Amino acid sequence: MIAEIEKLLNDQIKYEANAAAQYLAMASWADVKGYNGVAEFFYAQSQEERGHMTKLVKFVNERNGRAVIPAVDQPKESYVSLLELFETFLKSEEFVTEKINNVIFECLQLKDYNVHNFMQWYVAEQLEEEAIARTLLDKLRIIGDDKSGHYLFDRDILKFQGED
Ligand code: OFO
Repeated sequence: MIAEIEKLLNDQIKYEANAAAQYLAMASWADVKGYNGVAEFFYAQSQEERGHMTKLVKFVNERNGRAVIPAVDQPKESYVSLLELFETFLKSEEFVTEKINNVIFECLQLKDYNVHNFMQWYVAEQLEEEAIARTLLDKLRIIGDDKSGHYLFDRDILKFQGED
């Protein structure tokens, strides 16, 4: 595996690990606040991100690279509102998308079509996750401060769960 690409994939492993930790912290915040649907949503998102990380770890190791298991950054622990929670979710997904696009760009520069091909799965996944995050944020903006709106949002959110 090309050294520069191995480094980028190891960086990506860290971003996925950070997202997993961030979403677990978000799930825990929602759980404590009594938003059980939102908590389940983020527990599942956290599991998904862990899956994305593991998929990269296995890929790097299978291609004669060496995956480095990173220390994760301390996630943000508290939020003033559901709106802030979901703004953080969208920002996190946009950040990961930008990093994946960068890996793809470097694969093309270095003519690593194998990794380029592998990363297409992540491109599709990011598209889906960003779309879900934007849809949920739009709904929260419509709801505003309406408490019964928050109740219904929490009750219905699992309908928007992604698949991987
Ligand atoms: Fe790893 O899929 Fe989003 O971030």
